[in-house]
Amino acid sequence: MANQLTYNVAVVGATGAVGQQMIRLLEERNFPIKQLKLLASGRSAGKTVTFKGQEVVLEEATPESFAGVDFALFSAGGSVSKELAPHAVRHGAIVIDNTSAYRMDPDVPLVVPEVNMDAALAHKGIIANPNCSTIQMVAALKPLYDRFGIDRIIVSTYQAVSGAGQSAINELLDQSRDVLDGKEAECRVLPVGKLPVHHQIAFNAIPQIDVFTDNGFTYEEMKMVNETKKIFGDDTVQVSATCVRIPVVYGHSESVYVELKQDYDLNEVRALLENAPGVVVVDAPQEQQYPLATDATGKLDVFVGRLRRDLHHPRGLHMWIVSDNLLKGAAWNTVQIAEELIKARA
Ligand code: 25A
Ligand code: L14
Repeated sequence: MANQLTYNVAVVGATGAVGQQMIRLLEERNFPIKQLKLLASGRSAGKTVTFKGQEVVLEEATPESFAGVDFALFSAGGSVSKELAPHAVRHGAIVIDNTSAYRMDPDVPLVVPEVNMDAALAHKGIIANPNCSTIQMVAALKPLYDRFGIDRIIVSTYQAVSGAGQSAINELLDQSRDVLDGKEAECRVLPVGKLPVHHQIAFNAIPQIDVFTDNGFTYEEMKMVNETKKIFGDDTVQVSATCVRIPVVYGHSESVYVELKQDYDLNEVRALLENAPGVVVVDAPQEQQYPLATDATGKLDVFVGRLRRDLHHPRGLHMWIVSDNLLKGAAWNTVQIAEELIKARA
């Protein structure tokens, strides 16, 4: 075997819902690691995680944690990234950041490898990983954008609780048990942990993800608007979103309506999607086959189905897009960017 280059990799937020998936992917994909550093808050320091049969001790993330690190994968919330990512860059690491901290920074590429890997190659130390709902949508729309152009997108999401971290997963499971046992459901985390008002998620649908902005849309909804434009490199794409939390643990589902710039043939749309990297078409309504969050869980791909023409608009197209929010929506997109950077160097 040719002697392969290996890298020092740090995971910041290693105990979180996303961080744990990063570690699993680095192991499963046999990422060329020289040394793995697992960083979290002081609370978790000293705990151990098994990686490739070896115990790795969790350390508290500090500005000096990044000496000698080649790739620093961040998923510990925006404030941690704002504080520590510049130190990682100072130590010479390439930061791939899962939070919203740097996504709209003009000096930071916002990358989905299937769409704009070229932007990643021009990084200045930090590469941002988009919001999970945006990633799966643009990955599926990319071949249609290239072939027909897109005038506008109207999307409604049905988002899993794991997007809000491990505490939100625990909240859904605890509330579900309590409601079934005839007890009162305790609401502490959703829709937004740091805000004073909380709503029941078990047996419910909450039309709020992240805080509200001044225009009546939530921040999560505005992430879908702004990030889609940045990733396509096209400010003219009109995007409107409604983001809803539902009692699903893993996998975001999206009802997406697109108005293309040119007339289209539905068979060509299907063929384009079938050939798109990272996209799997599941679309056989006569056999009741369409993408489901339960089927997407644990998979790296973006699943697309329910393809149909709008009844009124000649260039309108409807689709249903599902992916594992912790994988393509977060950990996999991050590890994939690192893999592609290594390939581009080789
Ligand atoms: O700001 P943003 O961008 O909007 O991101 C907000 C949140 O979104 C998640 C992520 O949550 C983040 O906190 N997220 C980010 N990107 C995402 C994406 N693309 C995304 N979700 C989906 N898609 P998370 O739960 O995945 O990750 C939280 C991790 O952050 C670590 N962390 C927190 N503060 C840190 C820090 N790491 C370093 N330095 C800091 N200052 C956190 O580690 C976790 O790994 P931890 O060790 O502090 O906590 C996990 C352990 O601690 C226990 N625990 C948790 N809360 C409490 C607690 N114990 C006692 N009291 C508590 N209040 C847990 O049981 C666990 O063992
Ligand atoms: O912006 O609560 O990366 O589902 C996306 C998922 C923030 C949290 C982001 C959730 C996150 C969000």
